[in-house]
Amino acid sequence: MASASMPRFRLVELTGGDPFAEFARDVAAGLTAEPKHLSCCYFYDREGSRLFEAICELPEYYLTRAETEILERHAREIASLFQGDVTVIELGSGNAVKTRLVLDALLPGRRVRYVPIDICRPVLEESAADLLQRFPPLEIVAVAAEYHEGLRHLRSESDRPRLILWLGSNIGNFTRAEAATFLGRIRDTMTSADRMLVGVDLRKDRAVLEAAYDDAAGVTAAFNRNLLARINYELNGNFDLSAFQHRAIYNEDLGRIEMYLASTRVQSVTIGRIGLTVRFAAGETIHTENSYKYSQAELNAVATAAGLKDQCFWQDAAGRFSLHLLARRTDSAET
Ligand code: AVJ
Repeated sequence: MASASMPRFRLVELTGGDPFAEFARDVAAGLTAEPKHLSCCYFYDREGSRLFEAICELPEYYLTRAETEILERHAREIASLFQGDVTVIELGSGNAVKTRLVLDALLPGRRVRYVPIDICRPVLEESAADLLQRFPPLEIVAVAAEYHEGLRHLRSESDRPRLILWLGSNIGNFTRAEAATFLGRIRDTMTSADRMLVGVDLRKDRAVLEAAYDDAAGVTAAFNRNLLARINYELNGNFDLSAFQHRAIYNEDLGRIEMYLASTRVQSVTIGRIGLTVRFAAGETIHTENSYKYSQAELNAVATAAGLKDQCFWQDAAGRFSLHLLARRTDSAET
């Protein structure tokens, strides 16, 4: 497909350690904790990634459409901020559909290297194949890794100005303090020529938010329950998926959607691979995800704490979502 001397595609796998052991350890810890919880990073096996793509098309899940609208309107302006060749790094790239808008705007007249970082390797391979076909001049270095491992790779991609994409409200899975810490670590890898583009879901009416995370077709419910299906087949569990109800609640004080799976009855579940039996009371919940929403002030506070400055931002016409262009802050407050 590519010339022998300069392969257009490389895949780097940075999944440190045994992924099954890590999953087993996290599930054991989360289901023996009080209250019970599971990490949302385990949503994205192949089926979960497919369900998430379906969520992005739901009428209630406005986030993807709002962000696409912003990118359609402003990708050219964003591209014009860069001179010469660039490297586009994307954290949690998924199917990279929105990324096409950025690449399409950047490519004329320059070389672009795209470095998607995602935990789901099959999704990385599929989206890379699609992009290589759409954009013949593109060079791709795909990194199969979690954010933290992916960060290590970030440091090695430093020969050109970089645009780091963290789209889709992926920042929402972090607490605000964690987001500041994580952005700060990215900032430490940035030069003054680098920029970061962060997609943030804004605080809004409870009804709109709760519908976005509890759609009428039940796709988000299936996405949430898929976590239990994954425990069943990867860790030899016997969860009865129909005995857990999906819940999405907006916690307005904390500005976050909380997702739960609630046991519909008293039950015991056995997870063979970790030799664990878990008891559930009727109505007892497993907390599976937080999705933080931001005000402009909250986003600014997080960026500032990370040593970044909010150079400019754009919103969709309905004011539901915003995209922030962040640069390294180089004032005297810097340590
Ligand atoms: C991929 C984390 C941005 O929080 O909106 C969608 C995941 N969960 N519906 C989000 C999700 C339920 C999504 N992020």
